[in-house]
Amino acid sequence: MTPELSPEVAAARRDGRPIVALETTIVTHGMPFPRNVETARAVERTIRDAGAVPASIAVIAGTLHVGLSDAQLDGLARTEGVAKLSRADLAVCLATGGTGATTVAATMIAANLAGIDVFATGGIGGVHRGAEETFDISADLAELGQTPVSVVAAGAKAILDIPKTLEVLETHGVPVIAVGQDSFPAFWSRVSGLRAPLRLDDPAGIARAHVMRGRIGLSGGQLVANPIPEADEIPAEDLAPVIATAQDEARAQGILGKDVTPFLLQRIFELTEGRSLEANIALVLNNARLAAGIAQQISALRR
Ligand code: PSU
Ligand code: MN
Repeated sequence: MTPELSPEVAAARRDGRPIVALETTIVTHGMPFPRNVETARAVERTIRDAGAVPASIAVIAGTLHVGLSDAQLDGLARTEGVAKLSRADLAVCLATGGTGATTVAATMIAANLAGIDVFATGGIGGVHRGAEETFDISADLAELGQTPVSVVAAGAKAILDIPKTLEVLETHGVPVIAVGQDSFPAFWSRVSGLRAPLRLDDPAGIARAHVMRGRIGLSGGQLVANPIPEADEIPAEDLAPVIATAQDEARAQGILGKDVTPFLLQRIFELTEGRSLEANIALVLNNARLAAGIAQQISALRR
């Protein structure tokens, strides 16, 4: 199945120009309106300014779109109750003519169908705290193990169990590459206290590693863990009590399944009075810039 490419994305594909895929669950479930659509536009602008073409991905009325018009993006951002589509949900949504935003896992699947190598986001899903009881492990991790897209993220949020997340990524054979430092970054904070398994310091090296995986026949992508800029980070100790409160509430209210991550993100936003959102926006823009650089290097290698 070929997705519906926007005219801009189709032209870039034809000319072999660099493209960066973008998810939409961050828009519909990760940030409040109108900051969600403002951020999505700013991310697209950042990618264009860095010399690549943005490709926001979503399912609209049963069609898998790669590259959204401004009106489509705005529609998703304004609508309450848009479905959140991971690997498990994608085909049902398409087959029933539904509309939904794509998570990291579903965005990787769509990007791969469209021949796009690089994808920028904020944070990936991972192993939730208490997973030994709940078994709540995001499908994003297994996707990184099987779909050949490099995902630029600011590491994993402290709402997750970061040591377990790194273990599961290792099990799935996912290269976890910290950019420019040894520590695995923790989303709002530059360091997690855990060493990343791998380190690369520039887009060219990350691009060569991506292309090499394909050459040696490895399925799966890379997790490129890009630390939040220093000026925008929130110290881990400021967030720890907020995260604990949000998690206690989720447990007390019996929040389960795909509702867990959006619930925690929303409560942390409220409890930090928006400070978490400002950091989130800054790191997404930072990831978009790096992803554009990696996409450029990959398209140069493929010429
Ligand atoms: N983490 C964030 N912001 C997000 C998400 C995760 O900091 O918006 C979204 C992404 O779309 C990710 C999804 O793929 O949540 C993971 O959801 P789950 O844990 O239900 O797999
Ligand atoms: Mn989950």
